[in-house]
Amino acid sequence: MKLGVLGGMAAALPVRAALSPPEGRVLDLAGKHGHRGAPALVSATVAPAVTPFSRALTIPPVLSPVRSTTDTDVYRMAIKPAQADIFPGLKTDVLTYNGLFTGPTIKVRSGRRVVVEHTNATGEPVAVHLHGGHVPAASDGFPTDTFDPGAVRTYDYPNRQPGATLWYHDHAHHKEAEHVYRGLAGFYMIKDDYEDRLELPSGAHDVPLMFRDAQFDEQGQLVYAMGGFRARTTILVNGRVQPYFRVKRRKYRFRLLNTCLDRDLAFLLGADGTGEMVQIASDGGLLPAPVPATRVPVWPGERVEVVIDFTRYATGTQVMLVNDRGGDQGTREVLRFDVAGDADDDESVVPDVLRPLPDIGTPTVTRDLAFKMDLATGTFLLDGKTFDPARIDQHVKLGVTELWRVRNDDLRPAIPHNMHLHLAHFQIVDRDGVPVTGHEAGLKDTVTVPSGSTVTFKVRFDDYTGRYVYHCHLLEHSSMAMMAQMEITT
Ligand SMILES: [Cu+2]
Repeated sequence: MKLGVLGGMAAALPVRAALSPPEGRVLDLAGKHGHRGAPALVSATVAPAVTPFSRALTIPPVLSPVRSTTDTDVYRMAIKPAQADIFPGLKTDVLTYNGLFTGPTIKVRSGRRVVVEHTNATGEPVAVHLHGGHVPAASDGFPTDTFDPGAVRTYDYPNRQPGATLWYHDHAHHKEAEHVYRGLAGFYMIKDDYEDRLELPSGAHDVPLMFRDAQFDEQGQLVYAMGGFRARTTILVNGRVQPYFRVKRRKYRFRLLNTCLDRDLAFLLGADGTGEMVQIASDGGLLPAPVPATRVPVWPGERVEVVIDFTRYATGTQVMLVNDRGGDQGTREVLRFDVAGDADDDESVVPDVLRPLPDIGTPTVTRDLAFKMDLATGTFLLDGKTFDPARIDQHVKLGVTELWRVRNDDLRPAIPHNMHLHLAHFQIVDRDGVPVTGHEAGLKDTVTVPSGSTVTFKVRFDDYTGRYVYHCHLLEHSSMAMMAQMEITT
């Protein structure tokens, strides 16, 4: 997909702000408030006012299976337009799974099979990808493996992987960014016995937090313009603007997920930014050992889990969760914890050892990959090409350990990219020769690759053959085909 608009404007505008929606694409998903005639440039809008920290955080409900057998739970989802309660007194048109803005959470035990029957009640083809899922190719939500309005599609998830925070979201080629932006994302949590025995905070003290940015107009309607990330100055946490969350003086586990299309986040605790968070898990589940931190970056698509111990704070204390990457437009103070009293029931712990990394062996194959935008044509390229579903970019042997060196050649302008692999989790070896720390030392499926740098990781593709994509997880880049395909064979 080419973006011809760049020619005359690139000199005057930051490149990504200058990108228009793809030519000929009409955004018509949100009913009467849909944006026909796709705006070429982003105009600023003023979102309805919200009194900061006046509304409680909502937790996405856990979906119940429609039926279960000894080894399988079957779920049903309708992908459909709905209205969300984001601004008091207003209804915001969104796209949803089951009518919920922040889709319902699917919770499953490792090893127990899940089948999800999705009905497409939107006006466009959709595909559902389980991000972080180790799944057969037919259930991976390949970008061109879409199902049409009115159709039903069944996805089959074996869940033969350790406990981890996954998420499901739309992956329809060229439309994934807009579909996710309008609401098609939800949590999918895998739990396992090993993790249970660690006695980390659980139940109501294990809290998923989905962070995303958005642009709203005066009526509280979502405004979507591809490339318009600078105007997305409202941050939502589980679908609410600047909510508060009442906590007891005890430990809580928070599953942080960034579903912004472009915006990276970095969390600090407390107005002075010195509060300690203990990182316990990454994209692929538990870290080898807990890693205390005062600043926790989370890039689009990534998950980082932290434990916060509120016994350090007196009852009545208000503890701000601050986005250190935010500016002065409400993107900085994103969530407030209100410490509301003692807990006499906290027997949770953070053990010194969590889960050792699996030994995936020594790489015998090396691949070099590069992200680079073509400024002349406005195309987003992976290894010099845009995505072509008819072309195989990498031929991979099942069960062979590989070394991937992923480079970002976008130096001027400096554009970050973010590598996401389907099917497998990888272990980062280094970033420009320097070993990584914190949650990046765990199992990853998404990793940021800053301008001019190279991230090297080792990975082994196991169990399933077939075609899977890998792509930039700044979803507007993948929507513009910064994506490629591997075929795994025996
Ligand atoms: Cu990118």
